[in-house]
Amino acid sequence: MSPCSRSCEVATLARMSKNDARALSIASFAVAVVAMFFAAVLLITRHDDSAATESAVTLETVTLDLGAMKLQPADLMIPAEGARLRITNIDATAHSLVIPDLGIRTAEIAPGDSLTLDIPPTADGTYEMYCGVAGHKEAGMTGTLMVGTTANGDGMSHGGTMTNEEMDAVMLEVARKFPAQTEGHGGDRLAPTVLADGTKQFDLVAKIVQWEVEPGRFVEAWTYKGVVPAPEIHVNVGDKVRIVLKNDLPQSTSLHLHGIQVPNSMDGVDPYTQAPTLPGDSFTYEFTAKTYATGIYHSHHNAQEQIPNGMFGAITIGDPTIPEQLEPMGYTQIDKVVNMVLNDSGTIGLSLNGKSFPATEPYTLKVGQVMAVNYYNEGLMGHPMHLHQPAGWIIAKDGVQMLTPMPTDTVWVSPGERYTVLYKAIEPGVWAWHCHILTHAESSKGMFGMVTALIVEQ
Ligand SMILES: [Cu+2]
Repeated sequence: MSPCSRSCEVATLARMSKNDARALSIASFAVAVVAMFFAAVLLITRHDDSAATESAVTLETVTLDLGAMKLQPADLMIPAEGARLRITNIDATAHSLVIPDLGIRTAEIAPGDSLTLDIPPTADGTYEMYCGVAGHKEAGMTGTLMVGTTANGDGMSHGGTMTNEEMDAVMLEVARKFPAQTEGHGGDRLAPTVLADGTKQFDLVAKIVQWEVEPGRFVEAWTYKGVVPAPEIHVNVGDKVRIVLKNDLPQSTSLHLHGIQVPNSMDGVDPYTQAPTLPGDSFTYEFTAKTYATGIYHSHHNAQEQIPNGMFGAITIGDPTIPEQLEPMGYTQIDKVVNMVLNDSGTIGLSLNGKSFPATEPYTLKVGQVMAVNYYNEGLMGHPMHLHQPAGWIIAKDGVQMLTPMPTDTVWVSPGERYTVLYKAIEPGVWAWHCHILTHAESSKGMFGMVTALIVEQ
């Protein structure tokens, strides 16, 4: 029942890639996912071409979407000769674009509207850009404009001018890196110290570390014990639990046990249920685990910054069980439990368990095996999580067993929600597993962000 470690998963994939047939299925996975997004990318490219022909000046056209508290793409590349920037607001509220070092500040753009502006020849370098509407920059609506050779660092041409062959090559290159090795692995179960009276004690230190979200991209992560997600705290119903939080952050903090039944004084909501835990101080949370739960522990202090930056981890009480309604369908035992924590903001950004594709972790099952997935959304947006074949069954919502399981191949997980889904492996192969908001999973430069795979072996 214990989840396979990352090293065993990677070893499994490495073993598979030595096998020609398996390598073929990995390639077909890449091709399938490329195809999945290709139509949309073509549409964008055509749109740009038509806009460019309206002008006598042959500036490359690049597109930037203003989404829900994010710039898409967050990293925009243009040549030093300048570019025509087409900005579209795809969100439901007004946004604008500011590039302070270039003196660019657009008017507010209404939902659904577009605006085109020409960026003049600009010195090579990276330039900050963000939404100018009050509060939106702080909410994560920021990005980087990369100009000139900085934009060409990988030797590839820009998204707006790539040929079809170039685009396919870039997509294949990214897909082949999966699963890419990065430093650090979050979410592993934390062994408790068992005290004389049987209490299970978990010691957490909140601290800032450099975290490798994807190969070579290190960010300042706010963590518990230096990993994202924080280690899983797992106990059984009836256990007495003690969590000792030491604060080594430059800010005060407090720890909320989301979805766990605790006394009010242990709810971690400063300044109501406790004083904020100051830098250098500690706070001890104590409770008895009363019921089965799929909870998450996270900061409840300056939370819109501390949580997206990494301060979240699963806390589970007991183990999921198979509802009797699913037994006739061959669901007899749960072979693997996977916690998948979604995030989209802060320094970590679009990620599954603190990593962005191609550094996300693949999972393996044998045909006939059943995997229980606990989805947690610790981001600021909803994410429809889609596992290609087979359809799963939602058996619990927010840690409470459903009276009747509900089938799903795409489950919308809102911020703060948890869903427990059983998936049974039917067909061998490498099956894509991703957020179905496509801008969270794919760009013209290939897959990124909230993408991983389920590898089903014969
Ligand atoms: Cu998403």
